[in-house]
Amino acid sequence: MKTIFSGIQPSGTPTIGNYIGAMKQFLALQDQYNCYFCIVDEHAITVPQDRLKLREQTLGLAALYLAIGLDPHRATIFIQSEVSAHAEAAWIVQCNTTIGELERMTQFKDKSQKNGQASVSAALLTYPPLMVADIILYNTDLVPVGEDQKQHLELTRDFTERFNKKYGTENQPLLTKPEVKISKQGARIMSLQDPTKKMSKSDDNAKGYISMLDEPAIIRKKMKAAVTDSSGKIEYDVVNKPGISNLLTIFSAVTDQPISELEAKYSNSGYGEFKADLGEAIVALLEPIQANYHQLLASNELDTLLDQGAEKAALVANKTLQKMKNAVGLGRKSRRKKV
Ligand code: ATP
Ligand code: LTN
Repeated sequence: MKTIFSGIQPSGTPTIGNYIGAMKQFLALQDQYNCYFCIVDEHAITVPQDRLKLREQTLGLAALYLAIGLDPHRATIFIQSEVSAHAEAAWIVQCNTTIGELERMTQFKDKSQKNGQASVSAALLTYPPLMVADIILYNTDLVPVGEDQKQHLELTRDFTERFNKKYGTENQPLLTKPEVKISKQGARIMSLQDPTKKMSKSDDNAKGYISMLDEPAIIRKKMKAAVTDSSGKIEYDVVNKPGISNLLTIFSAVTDQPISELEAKYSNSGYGEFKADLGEAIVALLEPIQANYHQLLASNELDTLLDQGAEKAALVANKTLQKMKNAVGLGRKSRRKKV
């Protein structure tokens, strides 16, 4: 069985963008792969976080992973900071990555601009090596993510190639070179208020996103207020009608109906009716997830599952970390059984 790794930051409550771009793929893939789904809290602290809120969001994200239907007996679900190999491997990755490579990352450019250059943490720049570490520790073959992570995956692939060339042998590569998996549709859900901007859970304007925990009344309200255009026609045209095209993409992903079918169905309808139906479709998707979520948080099942997840993950991660340490010459030669 091939291996999948992916992570989401507990930097807020996931949006339907996170669901469509990432989580929905996780669900579809969990039967065919050996999966690791991580709550990447070490990534979240690259920008300022309130400590109590971060803890709450970390547990909340774990509950959401389970609430959407990820099965902890098939997939390993765990919190990044509870497996120390991630931070350790990230250091080795940083030592084999250039500043130039990191300064080219568009997410760094965007976030450092948003937060003001002077107050940006050094970790915002060195964050991709931590992501590389996350991925390589599990000998990952495939990484399901949204479009915005493509560049980080390229960096990961370049890194594995460079590391293997430098420290491995041709017939025994040390690290697995992963492939990126981006869904054909829905890989970049846009803000409901500004369809030229990615929907993001840390957007200051809550009207721009639908959070997976928004109440039905809020979902209906946000949908009603979503930006469209003045033509009044429901057709998919990203260049000229980014607002309605984004809503069509969301509708299609949420109901599993092709966009062409939706265009035909609503060819004689106005935006009001379309947006109301889309609001209901999102409510229908999220209501059962929210019920599961609240039930999970009220039980103590979550803690046990996360303990087990971290333990399982550490077994694999520590083996790869040891290989990396041996490769670069850190510590004494491992006296453990050869890995
Ligand atoms: P933040 O706003 O804190 O930067 P984010 O909302 O961008 O967070 P991440 O935790 O960085 O979310 O991303 C988790 C996963 O969701 C990644 O695979 C990412 O590519 C995907 N994703 C994030 N936003 C979108 C979006 N608007 N459309 C599709 N996929 C998305
Ligand atoms: N950097 C990603 C989150 C992330 C991730 C990962 C995704 C951290 N580690 C490993 C896939 C695999 C983001 O900001 N969305």
